[in-house]
Amino acid sequence: MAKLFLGLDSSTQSLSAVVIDLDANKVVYEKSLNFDTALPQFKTKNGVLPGRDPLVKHSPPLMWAAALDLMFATMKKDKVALGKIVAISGCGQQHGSVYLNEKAVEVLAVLDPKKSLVENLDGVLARKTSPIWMDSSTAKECAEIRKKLGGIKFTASRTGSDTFERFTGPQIRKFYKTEQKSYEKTLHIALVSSFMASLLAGKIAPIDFGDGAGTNLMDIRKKNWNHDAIKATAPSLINKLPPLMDAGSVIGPVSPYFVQKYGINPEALATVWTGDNPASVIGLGLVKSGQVAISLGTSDTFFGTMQKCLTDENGEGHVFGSPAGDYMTLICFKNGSLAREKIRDHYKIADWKKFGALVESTPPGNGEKILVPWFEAEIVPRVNKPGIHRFDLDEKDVAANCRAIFEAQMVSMRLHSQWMQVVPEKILVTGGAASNPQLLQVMADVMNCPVQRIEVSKSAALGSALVAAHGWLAATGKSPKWEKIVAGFTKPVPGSEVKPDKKTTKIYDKLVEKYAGCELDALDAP
Ligand code: XUL
Repeated sequence: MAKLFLGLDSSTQSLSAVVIDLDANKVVYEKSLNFDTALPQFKTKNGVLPGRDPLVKHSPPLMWAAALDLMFATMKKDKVALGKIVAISGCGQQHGSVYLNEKAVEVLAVLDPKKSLVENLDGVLARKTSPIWMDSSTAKECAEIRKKLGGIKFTASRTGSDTFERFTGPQIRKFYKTEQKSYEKTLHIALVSSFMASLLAGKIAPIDFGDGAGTNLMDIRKKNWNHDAIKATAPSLINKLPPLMDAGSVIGPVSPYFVQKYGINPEALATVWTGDNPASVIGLGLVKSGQVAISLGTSDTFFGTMQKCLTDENGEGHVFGSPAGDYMTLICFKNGSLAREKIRDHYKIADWKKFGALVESTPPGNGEKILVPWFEAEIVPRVNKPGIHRFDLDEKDVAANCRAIFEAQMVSMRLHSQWMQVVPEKILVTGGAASNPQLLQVMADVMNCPVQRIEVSKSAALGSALVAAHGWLAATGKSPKWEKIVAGFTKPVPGSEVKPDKKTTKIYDKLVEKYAGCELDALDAP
């Protein structure tokens, strides 16, 4: 009998499901439910509740529970063989938190299939809404925690990241400071991931080392809750947090609620969920140290894997636990497609083909003409004030400006991922701009390694299905190998490899140094 694994992704705007048949290396079902349109009663816009303060971004946790019901109902209607699912895992948007009171344990244990999940959860929330990763209202709390932990470098080396407004610890501190009574009534704090896993397991679920690292509360090296960070955040917090475990660890059989209501296999295992980024790392097939993927989207994101835990002393990049056992990094550059498009539009270049031809008309290294393109406030490096800075580069030189934006972005990625001390053997690239051959050539040359395109739809939900498969194989004594599990699902696009041109390596080694200096000048610019 085919064994199926279900992976779910509870993201900001939607809940997605991917069902895989592991032995056949096949995705057998994919579905996404958009919160705004599928569940309009929660009145969200892009999955977020409207509010007056632009810094505050909350979502209703009951909407995520309603989406889980709806997803199972949809899978049943679509005749997915739910009786053949042997394990379920999932992932959630990172950092978001759910606050449960003293009724939660009892209610989860006896979820009534005659009612909806929302009806079952009536009265168990100690806080009606959940702050999510888009919230940036905790600058004060970040500063307070960072100070108690000894500054940026120490905060990052202990917890994997400097304190960030969206991270769960600063969010919990703000809740404690502003709504002390409700904080006291909170017996369990869950992340989006562990909240969803708790519904499936019918009990409070552990948090995994990937999502745990997104809280500023986990010791990134020891992979346990860090007492100093917990103390710096809020009183009695340790009693409100679940244990930490590997993603895919078995919590128990799926709650009878889903068996009776939707006909899921009663022996299906509910396993520990992770964050959407750690799940994507698996969904892209990055399971060995040194593997790197770059997503070229609105912002450009650099995902890397590391065996040894090194942290960014500037506190710009993040280190999370990887579901594959080691560590992963996430470095987010805000001026991605956005900056590329600004240059294209500034010079009125009709399309990317013409843009590419202009890039090709200039030499690699651009004769050391440099652009520092902070059209928007930048995350890496930290730049609060947008600004475009040109060094030895004439604004009127259209072709040189086109090459300069590509080189600036790739050189900046190389520069700001150096703290990982990982020499990539190969880079997998995804996202809209991955179809731009000149950009991929600059990437291969600057990083000095081959680049291949990968097109995975729903990488986070797929990664979760693969985590479920790994968890089930481990639980049934099969000593699973990650590389084998991901191999059939994460193949690069055939013929898409772009090789580095060895002649350019030295040029870029020099350019990185010059760019680093220009960046410092730009940071100092009035
Ligand atoms: C990562 C982050 C976002 C969310 C999106 O630190 O905040 O990528 O995980 O869902």
